[in-house]
Amino acid sequence: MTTTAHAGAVHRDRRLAAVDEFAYRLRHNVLDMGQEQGQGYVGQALGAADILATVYAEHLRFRADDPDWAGRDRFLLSTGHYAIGLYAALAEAGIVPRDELLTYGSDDSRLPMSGMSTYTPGMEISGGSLGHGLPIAVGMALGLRHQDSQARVFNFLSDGELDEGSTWEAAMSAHHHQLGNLIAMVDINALQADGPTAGVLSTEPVHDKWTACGWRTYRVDGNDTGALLGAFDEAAAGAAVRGAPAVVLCDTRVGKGVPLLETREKAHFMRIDEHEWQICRDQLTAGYDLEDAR
Ligand SMILES: Cc1ncc(C[n+]2csc(CCOP(=O)(O)OP(=O)(O)O)c2C)c(N)n1
Ligand SMILES: [Mg+2]
Repeated sequence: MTTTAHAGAVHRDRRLAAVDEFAYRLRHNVLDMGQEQGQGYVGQALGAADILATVYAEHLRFRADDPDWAGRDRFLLSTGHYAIGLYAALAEAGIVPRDELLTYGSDDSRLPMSGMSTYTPGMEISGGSLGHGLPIAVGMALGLRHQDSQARVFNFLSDGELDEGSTWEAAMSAHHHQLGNLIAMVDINALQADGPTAGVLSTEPVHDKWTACGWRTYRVDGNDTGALLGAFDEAAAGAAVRGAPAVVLCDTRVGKGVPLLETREKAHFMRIDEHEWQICRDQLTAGYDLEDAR
C-alpha cells in the first residue's frame, strides 16, 4: 500500500469508527426515551440508527449552537413517527441536550411522540402525514437554489411512503428541475403499520423506479455502516446546485442491535415490558463490545 493509500484507509477507518460510535449512542438514547413511555416506534429508530448516524456524523452541515443557521443543510423527516430516532440523533449532534431526552412524549416537552417543527430545534418539518416530505423537500431545494444557497436538502423517507403517489410526483419533479442539491434516503425495513410491505403494496423493483425517474440511485445494506458511508460519500460527491438528485435506498432490520426486539412479532408499535428494557440495553452493549473486539 502506498503512503497516500494508507493515509486514506486510516482516515476512512476513523470516519467509520465515528459513525459506529454515534449509532451505538443513538440506540441507547432510543431505549432511554422508549422506557419513559413504555412503548413506541422503538424498532424503526433502532433499525434506522446507522442511516441517521452516517448522515449526522459525516455529512450534514449544521451548527449545533445555531440550529437555524441559514447555511445549514436541511434534514427533513417525512415520517413523523420516527421522531424518537431523530431526537436521539439530535442529542448526539449536540442540538438537543441529552438530559432533555427523558421528557420525551410528556406534557410540555419539546420532544412530542410525532415530530413537530415548531417544538424542536433541528426538526425542519412536521412530518407524519406520509408522502409529504419529498414534495416539501423539492420546494425547499428549489427555494435554496433561487437564493444562491449551497445548502443541500436531505429527506428521510420510509418504504411505506413509496405507496404514496405524491412521493413519485415529487421524484419526477426533482428530476425535471434538476435538483442536484437534493439527497433522499429510504428506510426499507420491509414493514408498515398493516404488515409486511410486500403484502400491503409491492413496490419492487424500487431501484429501477428511482432510476427511471432520473435519480442517481444507490442501494445498500442500511445496517452496514461501511456501505452506507460509501453510498452517501458518492451521493454527496455528485451533488450540485443543478444536476440529477440522488437517493440512497437502505435495507434495514427493525430493532437492529437488540436481538430481543429484532424478532418481535408486533414490530410497528412496540410495547416493551418494564423488565425487558435492561435486557435490551445489555444486548445492545454486548453486541457493540463484540464488534469492537473483532
Ligand atoms: C397519509 C398517511 N396515511 C396513513 C398514515 C398512518 N400510518 C402511520 S405510520 C404508517 C405506516 C407507514 O409505513 P412505514 O413508515 O414504512 O411503517 P414502519 O416501517 O414504521 O412500520 C401508516 C400507514 C399516515 N400517517 N399518513
Ligand atoms: Mg417501513
